[in-house]
This record gives sequence, C-alpha cells and structure tokens, in this order.
Amino acid sequence: MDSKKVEDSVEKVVDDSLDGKEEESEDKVAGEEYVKHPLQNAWTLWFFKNDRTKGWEENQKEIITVDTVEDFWSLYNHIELASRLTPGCDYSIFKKGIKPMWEDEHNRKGGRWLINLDKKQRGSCLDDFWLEVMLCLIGDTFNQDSELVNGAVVNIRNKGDKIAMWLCDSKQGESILKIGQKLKERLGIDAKVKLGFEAHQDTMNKSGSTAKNKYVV
Ligand code: MGP
Repeated sequence: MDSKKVEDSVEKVVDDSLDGKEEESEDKVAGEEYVKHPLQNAWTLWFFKNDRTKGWEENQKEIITVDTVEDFWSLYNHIELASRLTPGCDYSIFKKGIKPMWEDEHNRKGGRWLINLDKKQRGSCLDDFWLEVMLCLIGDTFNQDSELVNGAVVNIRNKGDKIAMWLCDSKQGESILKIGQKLKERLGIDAKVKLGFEAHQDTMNKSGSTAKNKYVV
C-alpha cells in the first residue's frame, strides 16, 4: 500500500473511533456498561514518508494518539502492516508529547536498543517483532524502568529493516540493560544474537553505517 493509502486508512481509524463514541452513548441508553480499558500512558503513532523534496522533520506526520487497549487494536487493525510499507517509510510510536526525533528534549540525552534485521526477516518476523515491541510499550512491561522508555521506531529499508526502542537517558546503565534483556526475551531472540544500545549522540555523529554500542545484551 502506498503512503497515501496509509493516510487514508488512518483517517478511517479516526472515523471509526467517532462511530465508537456513538455506540457508547447508545449502550448507555440501553443501560449497559461500556468502559474501555485505559493504558498507563497515551501513545502517538507517527508515519514517516521519504519525500526527498522535503526536510526530514517535515516528513514526520503525527497520525493519532490512543490511550485505551481498544483504541490501540482498532488502530493496529486498520493500518498497513510494517512489512507492506514502501521502503524508506517508518512507523514510530511515542509517549504523547514526545516527538520521534533526537532533537526532542526527552530524547536528547537518550539512545536506542537497535534490532537490525536481514532482508529475509521482513517476511518472517518483522511484523511479529514490531507488534511485540508495541505491546511491550503499551503494556508497561518494564515495571519501574518503563519510565525510561520514550517510544519505538520501525524503519523499512531495502538494505535491511530496523526496529529500535528509544530510551530517555543513556547513562542509566542498570535499567537500560534490564530493558534490553527483557526486550530480547519478549521477542524470543536467541541468546547468541547480540543487541546493541547506541546513544543518539553517537548515532547522530556516526561516520560509517554503524554507531558504537554503549551497552550490549
Ligand atoms: P534513519 O532513517 O534513522 O536510518 O536515518 P537509515 O535511513 O537506515 O540511514 P542510516 O544512516 O542509519 O544508514 C537516516 C537519516 O535521517 C539520518 O542520517 C538523518 O539525516 C535523518 N534522521 C534520522 N533521525 C532519527 C533523525 C532525527 O531524529 N532528527 C533529524 N534531524 N534527522 C534524523
């Protein structure tokens, strides 16, 4: 699906959530309880389309914010799977109020756990990993360390897709390692496969294709 269609499908999500509000009031008239299940945080989905006529920041589009389990699934079920996006596109999901960019004050001192996928993995595990990462975020999987988590990004790239979990402070080694281990466990990544954590400052200033790892699990 091209990115115009992604935007259309996102509009449909917004329409559907409005429909949901009507149903809710009808349910109340019928005397039934209809309560959505609130998430610990509100999460905003962003979509990046690589339009070379525009700047990087301009290509980031804020799509919708969800704060209930039901609205998360409604969103997930209506948008295209990551594996079907045009190469060059990204989805990002961040806590409401945090932009998916290094410059945001919540990200400036942070970094990311990075999962590099090879080309074959787009068909075998990209979508499952991305869903699991989102569920880790919205489900507050990391207990008190969840406060460190700002969001996650999936980059669809011909050279190999990437999934990253962005944390707010690259100095909190103990918590960062716990999050990395849990992430690896939740995704069922083999112990032999190493995941690296890069400070955004290092990613920003990297000269080759990889930035140095501050932590490894
Ligand atoms: P990318 O989209 O994260 O990875 O960064 P890609 O396309 O795999 O490229 P690679 O360099 O990792 O191999 C691509 C480019 O997008 C970066 O070099 C920056 O120019 C720009 N960019 C990416 N991010 C996450 C940011 C950001 O947060 N802020 C700004 N200003 N530019 C960014």
